[in-house]
Amino acid sequence: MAHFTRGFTGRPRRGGNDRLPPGQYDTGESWPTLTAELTPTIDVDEWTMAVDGLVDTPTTWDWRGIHALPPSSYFGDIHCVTTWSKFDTTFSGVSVDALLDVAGVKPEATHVFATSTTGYTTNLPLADVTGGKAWIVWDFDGKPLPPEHGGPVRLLVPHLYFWKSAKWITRLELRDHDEPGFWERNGYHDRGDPWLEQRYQGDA
Ligand SMILES: Nc1nc2c(c(=O)[nH]1)N[C@H]1C(S)=C(S)[C@@H](COP(=O)(O)O)O[C@H]1N2
Ligand SMILES: [Mo]
Repeated sequence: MAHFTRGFTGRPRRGGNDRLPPGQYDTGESWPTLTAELTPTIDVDEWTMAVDGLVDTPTTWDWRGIHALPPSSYFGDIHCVTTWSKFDTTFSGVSVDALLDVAGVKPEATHVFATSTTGYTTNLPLADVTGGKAWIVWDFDGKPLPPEHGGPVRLLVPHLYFWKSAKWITRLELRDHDEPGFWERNGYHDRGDPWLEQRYQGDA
């Protein structure tokens, strides 16, 4: 009688290890909320987002202004350091590249520092938010991003652990040095690549 052991037959299924970074599980349809602070109420008529620091033209967008930029979407997976991954998410907004094109990044800039209206911060190498790898998003699955998930607008850097995707982002500062943000000061890894399992300070 034929006997097959799960995991040794055929190609990996959706959710197989080829898709799940080490130590992660598939959270399925659910989308856990992880917030260190209270969820703020933000009126889109008062919402603004600034790109400043080491740029030629420090620029602030309002709700209408940011919607006038070329639209850009992400379709794919997200990975939280608390070990859940969520497959096949669709987020829409604009690419960070579009904002940086307007502001004009000075050659000495090497990092960005993202700040939320709540005071939450996170740091990223410039290379991790350029080249079509990061977005400023306001839609999830075609609907306005819910406040608990960062609405009206959050940063999305899906190739890194999700703590880098600052909810309620209001400012992206270009810098010539690295400085740890909120979770990075509290023991999390400086970069946070899920495929390298860079969860905590001291991980490779
Ligand atoms: N402003 C803010 N952004 C944040 C956080 C936070 O606490 N505050 N948590 C981070 C972490 S640890 C994760 S996993 C994701 C969670 O996003 P979600 O609540 O939409 O799942 O947001 C990230 N961005
Ligand atoms: Mo997280």
